[in-house]
Amino acid sequence: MSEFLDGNTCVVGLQWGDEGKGKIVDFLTENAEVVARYCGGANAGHSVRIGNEKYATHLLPVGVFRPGVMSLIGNGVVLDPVVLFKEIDEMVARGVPISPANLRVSYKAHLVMPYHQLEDAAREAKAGAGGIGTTKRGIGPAYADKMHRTTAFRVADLLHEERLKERLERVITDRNTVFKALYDAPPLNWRETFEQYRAFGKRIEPYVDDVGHLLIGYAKEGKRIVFEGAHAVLLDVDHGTYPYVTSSNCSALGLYTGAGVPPQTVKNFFGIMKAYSTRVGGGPFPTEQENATGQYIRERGNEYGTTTRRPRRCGWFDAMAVRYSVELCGITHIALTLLDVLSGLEQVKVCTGYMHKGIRQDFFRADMDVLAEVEPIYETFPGWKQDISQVRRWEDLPPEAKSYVQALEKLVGAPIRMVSVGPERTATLIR
Ligand code: 2SA
Ligand code: MG
Repeated sequence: MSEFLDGNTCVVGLQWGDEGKGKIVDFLTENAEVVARYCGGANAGHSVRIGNEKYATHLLPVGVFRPGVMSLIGNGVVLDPVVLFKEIDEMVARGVPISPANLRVSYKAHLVMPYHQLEDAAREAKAGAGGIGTTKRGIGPAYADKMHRTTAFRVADLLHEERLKERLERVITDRNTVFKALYDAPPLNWRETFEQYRAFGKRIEPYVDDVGHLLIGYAKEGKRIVFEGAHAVLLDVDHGTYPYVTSSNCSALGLYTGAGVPPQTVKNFFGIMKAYSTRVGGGPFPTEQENATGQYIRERGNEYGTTTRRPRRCGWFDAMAVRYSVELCGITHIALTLLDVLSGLEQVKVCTGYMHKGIRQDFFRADMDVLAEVEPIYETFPGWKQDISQVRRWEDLPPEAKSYVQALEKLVGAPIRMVSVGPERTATLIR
């Protein structure tokens, strides 16, 4: 097990999210001292099962479930203080200790403000069926403001009351004018937001730190660090299926800027992929199964959004897409998750290529216009009937399931070192 962590490790989703990163990060942190989030915000949903207890985190790194592990929220995250403190309070009430002794937040992280959620929802409502299908957590508008600079707020701004007040008055007054014109939205009261965020400032102060500096120090001391990716490669704002993506660099490439460390800090790139595909929200999805197979996977896999409870779109494994992710991120290890969900199917299919305008494509081009028109080419594998959720050793899997895993490994081009057959910590088979 610790062989995986003979250096610092980045955990990243290789599909469209919800591959089970939470579980694998939790597994790897058994032998780690630090866990750092580097992208996304409260749109993420990471689930962990510990004994009979189920937890879902949106902003908190999964490291909080391991005593003695330091959890860090990096500058690349957009932080919604309402969600952060709600999550801290809920975890503490359930006996998970969280304090500045095990959680630090970057002073450089940007804040999600109340008007960001309003704008997210208003834009989606206006776009109707042509929208992105966002989580409406204000993620896009918060990252947009980060790039605008003069209208953005960072964690550090919470610690300067006078400046916070003066800037909130200006920014919210301007927003009210724009929102009225664009969406006929009622005005926000800047004083209320100021009071609310001033209180957040008082509460967050002991957690605020220089996360990049901390990480570089931990790396020098030889402490083992897990970088916890949120979302996945195909939702990366640059490398995913733009514009149907989230607004951060949520592939592994985002970790250097989002955590504030040099590339040499990370040795292992652990890609997580599920045994089939899902996507939530709009956008092209070549292997989608809008039929009984898709329904079978959704129900067996409980494929509903952790944050929004939206039903996820389900389909066959897309080896074209995952090979692209593997190459882009230099994946060194793979964890294959949710293999148990496919039990009981007569046949299992994998997309091994696309046809586009009569020409076979052997490379995934993350281009909306191309992906919307491709026809997947499938290879069919025999299914397995047995329930495999109680299997605890690779050797004990049915031969059909093993062949399927071996075929996927070949197709995506990186070694599958773990196979997960259930949510429990113990349902993780090592190869
Ligand atoms: P946003 O809200 O601006 O980031 O939405 C943009 C696109 O990114 C997708 N997205 C997600 N896809 C999968 N899982 C996500 N997290 C939650 C979960 C989602 C949920 O774990 O289930 O509960 O619905 C997530 N967050 C964002 C989103 O669907 C848009 O396609
Ligand atoms: Mg999720």
